[in-house]
Amino acid sequence: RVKQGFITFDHVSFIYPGTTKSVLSNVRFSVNPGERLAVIGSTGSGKTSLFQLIPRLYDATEGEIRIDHRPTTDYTLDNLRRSIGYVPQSPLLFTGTVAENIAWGKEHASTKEIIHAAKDAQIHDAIMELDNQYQTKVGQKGVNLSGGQKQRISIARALIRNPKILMLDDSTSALDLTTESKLLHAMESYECTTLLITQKISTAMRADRILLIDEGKVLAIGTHEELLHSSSLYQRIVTS
Ligand code: M5T
Ligand code: MG
Repeated sequence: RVKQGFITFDHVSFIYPGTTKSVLSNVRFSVNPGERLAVIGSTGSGKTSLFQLIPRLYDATEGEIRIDHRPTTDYTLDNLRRSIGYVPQSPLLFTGTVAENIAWGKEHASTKEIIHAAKDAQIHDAIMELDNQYQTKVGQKGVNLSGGQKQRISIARALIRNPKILMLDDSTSALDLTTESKLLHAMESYECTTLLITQKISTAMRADRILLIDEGKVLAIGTHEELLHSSSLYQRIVTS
């Protein structure tokens, strides 16, 4: 079977509806099937906005985004979103059990699949320490989970669907380096194209390539070594 998850941004510009500020300008790049791309850039540079266009939470104002050579607007929203595992910057859990929160969006998830995804997301051990383990209620009426625990439940929710494209928006920011490292390693067994926004250069360096955006524009894309040579901003970020 041919690997899937080829993503193309073709001269994409974006302005949020009802505003005038250009958040993304003429963005173009491609991500290969199965590739892991880190997205870096200062706060407000447009990283989250770029992510939101892929599952069509918003539509590009100009240009086109293609997945496997088909414009995202050609897919039904249902099919498009089914193929994408998107972990937002501020993950939302609903009132329900931990197991229900992980299984959300996947029909007929078995206990085995839920535990498998939780283990890969490095959250299984913490769940086992809760009073009712996978049956513990979370959300408004349940236990309070830490930001990092919520992030990992949200990652498990994305992994269980075995998506073609996995998108993590700063999802490892609250994790210690060892846990993050285990998570990134576990993710390698999923044959998906991975886009990961990160503030940490050490995390970005583990990706196949790095996309550097600044004020809504692609400044550079390439390997760590390539960017060290081609981008003065990247040099500054690395040495700061
Ligand atoms: C880029 C504006 C934001 C900023 C620009 C998500 C969102 C952003 N914006 C909106 O007007 N509405 C929205 O719903 O867009 O913001 P971003 O894409 O969130 O930037 P980032 O992800 O690179 O920043 P950060 O802080 O997460 O690293 O002008 O006001
Ligand atoms: Mg963001």
